[in-house]
Amino acid sequence: MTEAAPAPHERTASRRPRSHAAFARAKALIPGGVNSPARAFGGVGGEPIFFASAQGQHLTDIDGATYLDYIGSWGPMILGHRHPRVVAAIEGALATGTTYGAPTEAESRLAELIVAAVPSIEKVRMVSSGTEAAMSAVRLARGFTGRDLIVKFAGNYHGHADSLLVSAGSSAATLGVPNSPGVTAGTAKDTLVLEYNEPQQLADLFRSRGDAIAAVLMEPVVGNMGLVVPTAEFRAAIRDLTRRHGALFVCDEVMTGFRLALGGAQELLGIEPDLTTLGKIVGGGLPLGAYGGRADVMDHILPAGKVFQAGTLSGNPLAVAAGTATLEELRDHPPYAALERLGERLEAGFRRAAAEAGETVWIARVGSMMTIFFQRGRTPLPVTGWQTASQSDTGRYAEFFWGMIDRGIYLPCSQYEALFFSTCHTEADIDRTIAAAAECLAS
Ligand code: KE4
Repeated sequence: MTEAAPAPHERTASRRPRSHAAFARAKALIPGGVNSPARAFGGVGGEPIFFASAQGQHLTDIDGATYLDYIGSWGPMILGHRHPRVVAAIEGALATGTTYGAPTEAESRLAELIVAAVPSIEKVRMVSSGTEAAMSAVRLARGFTGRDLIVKFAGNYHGHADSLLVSAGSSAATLGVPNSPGVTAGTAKDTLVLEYNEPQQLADLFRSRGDAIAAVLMEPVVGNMGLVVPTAEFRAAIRDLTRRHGALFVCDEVMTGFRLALGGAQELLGIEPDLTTLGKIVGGGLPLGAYGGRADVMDHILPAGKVFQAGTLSGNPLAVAAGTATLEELRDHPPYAALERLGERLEAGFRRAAAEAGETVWIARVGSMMTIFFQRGRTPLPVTGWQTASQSDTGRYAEFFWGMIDRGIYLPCSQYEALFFSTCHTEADIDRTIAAAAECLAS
């Protein structure tokens, strides 16, 4: 009689005793044992794995096991872990201090790199996270337009500022409802939530309330419901409607910025937003976010203008050094064609493996971001927004995730996240990943 496969939590306890013990200790001190829920393995069951070190495309856990890393810290590590140019830059900055709370020329150097890479950004303000970038961009849009309403899309995540922790309401007017305790109804009512890739919904909303809308926020390629690409019609509708009604178009490139092209998704897809938010790669693995765009809008930010935004560690020398080295490396040795070739290889391999196993999947990929959506039907359902993404077979994804973990492949611990790979990943790594996927799907 074959032994039943251990449940994920048993798997962790028996196969990763140090992680199991570390998790028990952490839970006594830190809510849920983690400093961000995305790491808690809630979407795949079992216990999170604790890590000891990382190098290039590899992670090593505290039980000594090594994995091929397809999370890359949720996006920042496009150059792989501990890239020599980034490590040297951080060490160099460390030699002259960590934070002054006063301006440095290094911040202007990073700002010049961002402005040169993203044509829609004429001026930029640095902060310490993508959340801060999005929160500040929303406040700026409201301050610039004098309007209250913002529009976001289901399945798009813009960090955890109150006005962005809002889900689609049941009401026809798509009034937002809080998606977290602690977010007040008063806050949520000013956020309207529509379905991604539904231009008519947006047009209808602007027709009825366009003069009260301050901004429309979108992920220009979504990573946070799994990967979803906007149609040209949807992109054009956002740009046209915001321009016609005097609202701002805010592109959240925290995940896609410098990832899909040096100029981000907006370069790849020809999007011209009024404001852009950045994070992850722009900090080279240290805490740094940024928001920028039209100078006539950005000059409303204090002290140039009256919209308040501040931060003790904004633009700190260490994070700026890491971000600068990363962007210079991406500028000097653009990896995007090579990443596209690796992505084509991975996608084709996953398609073959799923077909051979008779698995119904929808695979979406742009460059080095990809999601394999597991589905219950017999024919693949195109995933175009949250209504279709949320029909995924998350239980099947969880099985796949743990099967890949057992084969030393660390995928995102949720069906609703994109995987990322780096310039350190090789064709051999991709082929090993495909072989592991074929084994998992066949079993
Ligand atoms: P941070 O505050 O986590 O730096 O950025 C928030 C954010 C804003 N916009 C987009 C498009 C994002 O993807 C994010 C953060 N992404 C998640 C992963 N999907 C970060 C992981 C986490 O929260 O631990």
